[in-house]
Amino acid sequence: MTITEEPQTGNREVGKDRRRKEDQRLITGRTKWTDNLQMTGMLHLSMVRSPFAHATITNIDTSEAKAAPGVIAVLTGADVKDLQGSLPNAWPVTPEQKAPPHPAIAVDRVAFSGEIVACVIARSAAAARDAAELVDVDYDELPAVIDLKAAAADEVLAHPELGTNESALWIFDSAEAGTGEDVEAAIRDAEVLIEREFRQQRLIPSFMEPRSVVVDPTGEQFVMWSSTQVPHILRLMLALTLGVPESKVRVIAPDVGGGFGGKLQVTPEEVITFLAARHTGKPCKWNETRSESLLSAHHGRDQWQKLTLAAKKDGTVTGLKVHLTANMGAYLGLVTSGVPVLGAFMFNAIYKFPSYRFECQNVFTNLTWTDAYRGAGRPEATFAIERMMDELAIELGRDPLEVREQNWIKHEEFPFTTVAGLEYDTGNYEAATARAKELFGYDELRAEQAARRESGDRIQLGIGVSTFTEMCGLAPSRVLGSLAYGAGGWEHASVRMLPSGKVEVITGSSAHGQGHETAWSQIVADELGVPFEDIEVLHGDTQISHKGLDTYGSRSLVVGGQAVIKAARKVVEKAKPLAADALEANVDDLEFSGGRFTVKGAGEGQEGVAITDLALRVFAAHDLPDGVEPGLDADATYDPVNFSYPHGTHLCAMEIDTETGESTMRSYVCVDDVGTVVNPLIVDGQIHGGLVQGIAQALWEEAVYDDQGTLITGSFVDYTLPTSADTISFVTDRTVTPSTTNDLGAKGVGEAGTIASTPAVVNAVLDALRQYGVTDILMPCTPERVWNAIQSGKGDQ
Ligand code: MCN
Repeated sequence: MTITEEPQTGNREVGKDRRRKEDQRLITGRTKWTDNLQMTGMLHLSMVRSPFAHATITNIDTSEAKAAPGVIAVLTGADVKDLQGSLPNAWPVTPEQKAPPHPAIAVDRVAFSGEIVACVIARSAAAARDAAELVDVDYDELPAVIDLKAAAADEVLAHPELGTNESALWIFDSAEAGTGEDVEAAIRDAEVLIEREFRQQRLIPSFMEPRSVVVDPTGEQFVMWSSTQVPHILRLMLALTLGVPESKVRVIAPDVGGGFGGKLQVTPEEVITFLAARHTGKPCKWNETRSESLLSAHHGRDQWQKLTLAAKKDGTVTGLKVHLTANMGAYLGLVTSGVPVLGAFMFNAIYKFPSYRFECQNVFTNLTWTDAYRGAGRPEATFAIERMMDELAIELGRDPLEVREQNWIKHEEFPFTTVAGLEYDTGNYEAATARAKELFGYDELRAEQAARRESGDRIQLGIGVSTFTEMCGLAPSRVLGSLAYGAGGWEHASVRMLPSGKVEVITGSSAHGQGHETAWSQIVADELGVPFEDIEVLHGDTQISHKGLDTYGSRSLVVGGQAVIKAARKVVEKAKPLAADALEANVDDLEFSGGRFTVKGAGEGQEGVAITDLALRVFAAHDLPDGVEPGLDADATYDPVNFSYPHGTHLCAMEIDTETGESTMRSYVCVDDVGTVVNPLIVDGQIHGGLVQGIAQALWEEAVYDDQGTLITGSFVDYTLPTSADTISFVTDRTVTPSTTNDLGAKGVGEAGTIASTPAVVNAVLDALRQYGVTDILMPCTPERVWNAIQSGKGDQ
């Protein structure tokens, strides 16, 4: 349920509740998912995966599999040896970062359960799967390191050749950086000291469409279709990995059924499918099963977080010290090592802490590799600091919102440079919080909570608070490049007015569920004054969109959308000499509005000339004024100078059955500020989906391994993915403080709900349990954990 009546937009498209253009084909399935592709002579792949977390491969016998019906070939690590170690490692976060070689197919050692040891290529998917069972692999098990803390202590090594499990140690210290004071002094002088350790459990980004790859080697180029978030990055990495010129590789991300960061990757399976196609000369397809996806697509979160917060008795926070131990799993993917490091900028959140130190220890284990999962680095930080602010409020016997307000940046203090060195451009935490409190009925619920406590009701009420901001709109290149060597963050767009007056927009942002075709059409409709329906948005094909940096980090609108605006404005500029010629006026005397050029001061009622009418003339080109080139089209790139900083206040009420430990959500209110909204319907959808994922971390989801490193939650029977039936109707509203980094004034929204909601829920659960002496609880807060916590009178840590 959304409260805000969006302001009337008049003729403007931006701000309109447009239904998504792409939904008709997505919802009816009338689209080409990668797995729908069929080609003559197409071969199918099935991967043989290690059942062991750490083992030496002593022998692989493929003879029986090779002789099986329909089998064309079986590839092992030995067959693709020249590629060993060349699967892209993460952009390093320190120059000294340690990383093992990441073979597409393991050669003589496997480092996690699920690692590929062989690939069967056959005429049908069934034949490939059957033959994969016949590949006989002998392993000698090696000691495996499964527990993150044991790994940090180097008790057993995940990759013995590295001599340590530590991949990188990344430190930020405000005193050293000159952005603040010395945190050790703040801790020494603290009147109140809060020390806590939190666990971010391992999560699995469970996109709707499993990963799927097709490679066709039969033409002039290798054409890869992949269910990926990053077609441009994938093409570059394939070219670098396989030594093929980029011009010979075309990557197409057709409609992609979700990613949530889980498809921000270059996977061994993509490399192997490419190799199989090159080896056989035939189109090859690999399509994963859901179990394979849960086991071997990269996982998310998985950290231990140690925090020390120093404060005065009056509630003013004077410093924060953070030590993270982050689980890389067995290998580094594209941004594995960068994800926890992003937290460096977010633990101070919306607050004005004068001193801050952040240490991040990236550690290898023999588990599936981790990488981005919706929010990536920011949900972890937000959870920890929002838990700490609650602990401070409890310690001082004060209301949690009041303590937050005392410490947060006031709206008149923006722009504000934080202790972590970021410049927050705009925000109004007071306004969002006031609106959230009002919609939630904060005071009434507190009164009900007190009454239930008083009466000893079996159902106790907990109220949880989470105020948050995030750095998103990933760009600027200069900042990203200084964090992870080699990374960048611009975006590209082309806008072409076709001779018929219809418009083609080509964008480097590659949507996988975010509705860019609709939002970009709205933007261009306003810029060029053409009908929304006349605009077509093309993306996700490196042959069409030849430049781009793809979709993640809630960057597409604020970076890619701004590139679209820039390109559209160039088109208008390009049309000006033609309009001046047609209107017999000077270029400088022209105005452009609602798709028409008119002459300034020529009075009301002049017809002017429509830009769409100029499109055919500029195409035909026989009577162009001097210096005007044929075609009304333009390219633009955009690389902003700053991140965008959405924020919000989320309030959650949880009812806890104290006899069963069952937690039921009673109400959830969030007031988010994502700056100017292009499409309120899309924004609501993004917030709703994000909330469910964040709530799921708090209550349901966890990837669980046994002591041997075998994934126990290997199917949706055990990995509790929520459905809409598990959630309530959320109350959402918005405040608007426009961003300064783009002409729209927009801030990113794609991760906001996930980042804010987890601490709101856990704070609510704990708020109900504190009366029993419970001070902490592990996520997910399952009925068993809640019940045990009540029984033991303390958390189960
Ligand atoms: N939008 C808007 N007004 C704003 C901000 C955004 O109308 N002020 C619209 C945009 O035009 C876009 C959508 O909201 O259509 C999301 O925009 P943005 O915040 O720029 O995020 P991205 O498009 O870059 O998407 C990435 C983000 C991330 S990082 C994850 S993870 C995520 C998410 O988007 N994964 C998703 N949302 C998802 N939604 C779906 N359906 N599936 C996923 O896998």
